[in-house]
This record gives sequence, structure tokens and C-alpha cells, in this order.
Amino acid sequence: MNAPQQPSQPPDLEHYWMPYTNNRAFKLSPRMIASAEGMYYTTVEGKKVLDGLATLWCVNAGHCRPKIVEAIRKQAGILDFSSSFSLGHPLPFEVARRVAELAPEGMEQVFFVNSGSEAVDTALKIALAYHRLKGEGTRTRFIGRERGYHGVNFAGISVGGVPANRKAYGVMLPGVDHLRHTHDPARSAFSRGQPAAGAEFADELEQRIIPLHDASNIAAVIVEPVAGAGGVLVPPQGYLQRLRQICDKHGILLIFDEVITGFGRLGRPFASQYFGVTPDLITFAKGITSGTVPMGGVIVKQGIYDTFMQASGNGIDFFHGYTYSGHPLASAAALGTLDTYAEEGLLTRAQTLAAEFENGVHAFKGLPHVIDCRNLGLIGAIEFAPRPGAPGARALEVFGKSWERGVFVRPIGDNIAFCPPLIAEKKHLDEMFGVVAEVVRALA
Ligand code: PXG
Ligand code: PLP
Repeated sequence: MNAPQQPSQPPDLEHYWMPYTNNRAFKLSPRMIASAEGMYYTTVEGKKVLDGLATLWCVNAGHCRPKIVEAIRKQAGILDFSSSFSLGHPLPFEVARRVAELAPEGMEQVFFVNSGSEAVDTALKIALAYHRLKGEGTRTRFIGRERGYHGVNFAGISVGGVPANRKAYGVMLPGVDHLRHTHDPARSAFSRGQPAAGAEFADELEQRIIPLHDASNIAAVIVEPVAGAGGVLVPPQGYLQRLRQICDKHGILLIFDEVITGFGRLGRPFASQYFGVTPDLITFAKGITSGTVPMGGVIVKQGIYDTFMQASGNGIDFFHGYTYSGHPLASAAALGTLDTYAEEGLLTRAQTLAAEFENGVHAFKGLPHVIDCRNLGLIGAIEFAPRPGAPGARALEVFGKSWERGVFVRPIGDNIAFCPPLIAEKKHLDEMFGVVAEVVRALA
């Protein structure tokens, strides 16, 4: 790898308004990464830090993997950009073919975007337009879920259920209702894998929401198969199956937001396959390029695509798309990533590490203030009792002290989330859990 390019002066931090960041605190005490390789970052001070969150749930292949780096480098000198609006270039067609090959059976069509937030907007628009094309234009409502995270665009925060992401933004998209979340510590704390209790949380759709709004007004239900940014909530056994049955019975589309769970997180290409539940649309992003170049997309059942094709006559079939949909550099990165996944068996690797990972997460049971441990595949979280008067403070402290000791994990409210790159080995899991446990043992 090349040496990281460092400015000779410390950078002026004034002008970059950083996303989802306490900007004032960061600028007083910056945590700055210079480079990364495999499982580790190197900070500008030269310290190595283990990446315990695949950065932001996305670097599934690990950092600076040679095939991906080379694919991006090479493509930049061949075709820098060509749009996909009525022009084509070969790469996104090939990425779409490869994604459809990995997707659940019958999900054959892929629409490209540049992020998970755009994927969610796109999926919801496909759902609306699809019903309208079928003569069911009254189906305009969406059902999300409490504690769901679907990105930050207006549609995503509307169906999303993270209060802080919603409260400043007024009415958002109208016509949205939410299922309750599935977190149920009274019955299910410290469940290994899927909680045994709670499939009936899905019945709220049929018992409260459909009677209230009428199925003829509901376009789609959108959920993450495993909720990630809302705190790593694993679905109860049978819950997703029941959602699928209710949606089928009432002609409602089911959207799985697989922005985090896609590309191997649970040991299958998609969580849909892990759970054996096929939705109508899957949103993906992050893992498609292992985080290297922004890309996302929506995988669509063939019948939905066919409806658009049949209805459009000689005109454009879907009035939607982003300037950078199917960008050549992103497409090249995706092909390099998919090759890396295939060559190293990374999309099923979580299966072999899951038991080890589960033991690591559940080893926190009994440590100070730990009130829950949750896991599935290679995603997990531990939860602390809130410090009186200072909710979230314990997780923030654990995050900060773990970082100082060379391990990066993510605080979410009173939870610490674990989501290592899929190339992790046992020694990396030991290092990650070991350092965090040391910090937790000293927690007041
Ligand atoms: N859906 C899901 C399920 C996600 O996890 C998005 C959509 C949006 O993707 P983009 O690419 O627009 O960010 C995500 C992204 C966190 C955190 O706080 C999680 C995400 C993004 C940023 C922060 O853990 N997930
Ligand atoms: N705003 C303006 C003025 C534009 O011209 C465009 C795209 O052409 C957009 C926003 C949307 O940008 P993007 O296609 O990158 O989402």
C-alpha cells in the first residue's frame, strides 16, 4: 500500500460541518484516521485501532483490499463517468447480474442509487407507483417500526423510528404509521440469537394498523430484518414470517431494509435468506462496495418490474434516478468487492464465526451494569442500565475508553454495538471483546 498522504500542517478544522457529530467536542479533541488496512485503522498519531464496527456497518471485506483498490484505480483511468439516463456502460449491468444472482429467488431486478437513504426513498416510490399502475392508487400509506433506522432523507425519517432523527423536522411524509419495536427485555434479555418470545408483535399489523387505516390504503411495510442503528434488535422467532403472511393476505408490499444485513452479515448473502422470508423489495448499500465508493440499490421482484414495463407503453417506465446511479467507479468497486467476497467465501463466513462471536457477546453477562446481550451472525450489542440522570453516558464512556485502548465500537444510546468486518479471525474477536470487557469491568 502507498504511504498515507499527510498534509504538512495540521488541518484547519473550522469549515467542515461534520455529519452526526458533536462538532465542537470533535474540533477540541479530534479523532483522526490516517489510513487503514484489513481489520485496523492507523490514526494520524500512528496508533493502530481495531475496527469493531466495519467502520459504519459497511467495510465487510476489511480495509484497502487489493482487488477492490485495483478495480477502482483502473476504472478511474478508463471511464470516469457516464450517466445511466438513457445511456449505458457495461459495469452496472454486470453488477446487477451479480447482485440478482446472490438475491433470493424471484428477485431479479436491481435499481442503483448512491446510499441507503436513497435506496429507501427509491423503494417507497417503487411501491407507490406499482400500486398505482395496478389500479390501486389508494395504497399510499407506509408502515414503519419504532426504533427502525432507514436513513436520513424525508421518507426514511418518516418511516424510521429513532426519535432524535425526527423531532426537528415537522410532519415529514404524511400517512405513515409505525409498528411497535420488538425489544422485550422483560421476556427476552440475554437471548442467544433470536428471542423465543415475541412473534405476536407482528399481529399488531393485522389487529390495530390494518383495521385503523384499511389495507386498501396501505402501500408497504418497511422493516430492517435485524434493526441496526436503533440498537441491534434481533427479531423474535417467527416474527418476520408472520409479517410476510399478513402482508400477503392484504396485498401490502413488504420491504426489507438490508443496508446493514446485506452482503454476509448473518452468514448468507442477505438476511432474507437467513430467515427464509422473501420480501418484495430489498434495499441495500454499504456492503455492496465494502464502503469504498458510495453505492446502494433496490432489488425488486420480477413481477413488480414487469408491471412497470407493461404499463409504460413507449415512454420512460419509472420517473426516478440519481445523476450518479450506476456510477462507473462505484460499479467497479462493487465488482472488486463481489470478487473478494466470492474468492474468500466472506458471504458465508459469519456462519463459522457466529458461535465464537455469540460467546464473546454473552461473556459480558454479569459485568457491571450490563442488562442485556444480543447477537445474530456477526452483529451484536450489549446494553447498560442508564446512569441515573445521564442516559447514554455509560456507552459513551465505554466507546471513548475502548478507543484509547485501540478498539473502535459504536455507542447507541445505552448500547455498545459490535459489527466487525467479515474477515475477522478469532484473535480479532478476542481483542475486541477483551478490551471492551476490561473497560466495562471498571465502569462506574
Ligand atoms: N437503512 C439502514 C437499515 C441503515 O442502517 C440506512 C438505511 C441509510 O444509509 P446511508 O447510506 O444513507 O447512511 C442505514 C445506514 C448509526 C448509523 O448511527 C447507521 C447508519 C448510517 C449512519 C449511522 O449506527 N446506517
Ligand atoms: N438539484 C439540482 C439543481 C440538480 O440539477 C440535480 C440533478 O441534476 C439535483 C439537485 C439532484 O442531484 P442528484 O441527481 O445527484 O441526486
